[in-house]
Amino acid sequence: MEKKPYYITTPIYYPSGNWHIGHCYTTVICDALARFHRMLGEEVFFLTGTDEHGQKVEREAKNRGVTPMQFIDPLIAEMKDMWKLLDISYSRFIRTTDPDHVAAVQNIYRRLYESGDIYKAEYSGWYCTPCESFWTESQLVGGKCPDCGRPVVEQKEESYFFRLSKYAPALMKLYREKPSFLQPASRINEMVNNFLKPGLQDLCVSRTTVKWGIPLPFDPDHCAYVWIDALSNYISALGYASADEGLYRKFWPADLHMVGKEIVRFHAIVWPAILMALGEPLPEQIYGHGWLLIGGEKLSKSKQNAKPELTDPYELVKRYGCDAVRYFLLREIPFGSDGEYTGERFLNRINADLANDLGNLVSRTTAMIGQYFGGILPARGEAEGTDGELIALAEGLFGRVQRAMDALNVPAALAEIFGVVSRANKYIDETVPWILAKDESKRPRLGAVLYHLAETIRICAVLLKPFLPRASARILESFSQKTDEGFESVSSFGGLKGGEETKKLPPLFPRMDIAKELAQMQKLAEADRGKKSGAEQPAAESASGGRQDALPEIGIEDFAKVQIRVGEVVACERVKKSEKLLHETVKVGDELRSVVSGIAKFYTPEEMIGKKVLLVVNLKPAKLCGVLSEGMILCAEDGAGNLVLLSPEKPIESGASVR
Ligand code: ME8
Repeated sequence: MEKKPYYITTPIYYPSGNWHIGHCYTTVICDALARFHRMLGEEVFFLTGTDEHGQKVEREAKNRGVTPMQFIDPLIAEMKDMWKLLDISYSRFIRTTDPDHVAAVQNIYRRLYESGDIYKAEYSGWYCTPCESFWTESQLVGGKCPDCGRPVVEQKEESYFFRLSKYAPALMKLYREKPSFLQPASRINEMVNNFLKPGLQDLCVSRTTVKWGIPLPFDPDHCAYVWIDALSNYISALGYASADEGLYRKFWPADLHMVGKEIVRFHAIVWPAILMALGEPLPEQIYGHGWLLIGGEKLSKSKQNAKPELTDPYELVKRYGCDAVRYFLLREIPFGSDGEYTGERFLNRINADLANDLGNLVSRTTAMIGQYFGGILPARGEAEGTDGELIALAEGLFGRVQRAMDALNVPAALAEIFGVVSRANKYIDETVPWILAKDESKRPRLGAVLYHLAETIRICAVLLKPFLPRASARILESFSQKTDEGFESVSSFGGLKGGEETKKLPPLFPRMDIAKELAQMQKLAEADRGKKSGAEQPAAESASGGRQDALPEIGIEDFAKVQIRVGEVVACERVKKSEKLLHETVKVGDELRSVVSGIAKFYTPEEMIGKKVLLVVNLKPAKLCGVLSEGMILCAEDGAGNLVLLSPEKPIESGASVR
């Protein structure tokens, strides 16, 4: 019987460039699932890509004086390199700037407009720029974005709306009748209690303030809202609404959209409603996974504290190998929950499971076959003693792994495999082959023991392929086995026939001295942080112990790197728990910036509102006392540390550049 094709997607990533190991989590899980289904003999389409439109990219590019494409192209190249390093076997890498995607999004808007599900009206709401999300007044938490806690700005404009409210009853019914649609189950409660029960409002799906987006076909002054643009990638990638819908007919509906828990809302409410409006089938399942945490907070490079952890995936893969990074991600985080990342956990996990358990088993077994049988695998021989237990465990392994994978429980699947690896190591201790080797009459028994070990290793290696593709191939090659086969050979014990040439494998994963390695990780993490935040280092400190007059001379080209513009303070408040800091919202041209400055001792929030200030706009954003700062207000400081604001000497519009 022909197998049903399997379609799995990751979210499409923002091209931030600040990649960390948390970003790799979703994609590595999807890759393991995609590989697993391919080995089951299914035709798999595995989609990933980048989410490139919107205000953030537009603004970053502008700050750097380049076009959005010039800004993002190198970041996309970096991301593709990262996926290559991690052996990610995607079928397509979609970019939302790809012409076929743009055309599909325009067709989707056109269809929804023509069917009346998109209409025009005046919009007023609260926008969180970093999250690219609109919120209603009642959804704000303490006046801030409920997702990231950052300030939001009020926006009013004529916009197009999607009739999301119309689909609330259908969504309720979906959750009631098909709970498997959204997993883990706790996420259903979140959606129902936080969004559906309070009542869905129609969604604003166009922008006039953002130019870096897909123009609406029926009103090109408006651009598509980035989330509709982004979600559409799951069908545009298959040719939906194009002249050739072959892939769409074959693979849609998706079997699985794997997403981080913070974006479940878009996938489990907005996306099915759009599909319902288009009259298209819904995906089978959305899975909202947890986060990698550092110190209890979502891992993100900018949030690292005084003792940074090494989170750069390039460095981690370069130093420990692709399989080690994949293994940590797939095994350590309880599926569906959050999990803490530290260098120490990473090293302990790799040492314990990969170097000690798996590595040892393979190197001991291949060494003994070399030493006692000249590198030729002995025939199976009679089973006795605990052989039966090992054989039964190995034979039933595929079934147990498959059950875990069907439940998307990747850590449980790996735990099953490593359970058998541990049992095989124990079997070596029980059968003591080096003692058997001393007695010629025990040679048949020695052969049988080594065969049982080799066959158990083979079954584990085949099953490890979706998770650790490289280690799996090396193990199989050392037993002269093909590396490109599916799971046909793992349900019964006896795939190895005896007589196979067996090469001794050097350690697959060298054992590490954790203390030494941690020190090394720390150095790399500090170097990485220095590299990433060079712009934030106070120049005075590094140059001359803080004496401003001793700074080295700079050329005009150095000065030209600093972009200063006139801004107007439109809102201001004290930063909680800080005596020094004020949090201003500064309007620079059309744009609103969140800025934190150390002037609370010299100005009250009321005094600040309405002031024209000079703002360094291309300073790397940073968080001060947990509040995002996207620029620096210029002040003059006297010898006693008193500060006064610098302002334009005559009235001039906000946004004007300072030269
Ligand atoms: O959300 N732990 O993109 P993104 C685990 N463009 N996963 C993490 C993580 C962490 N610390 N940090 C990030 C977007 N991720 C949108 C998606 S889809 C139509 C549009 C995961 O670059 C995050 O949960 O912010 C998400 O699944 C993925 O990285 C991309 O996040």
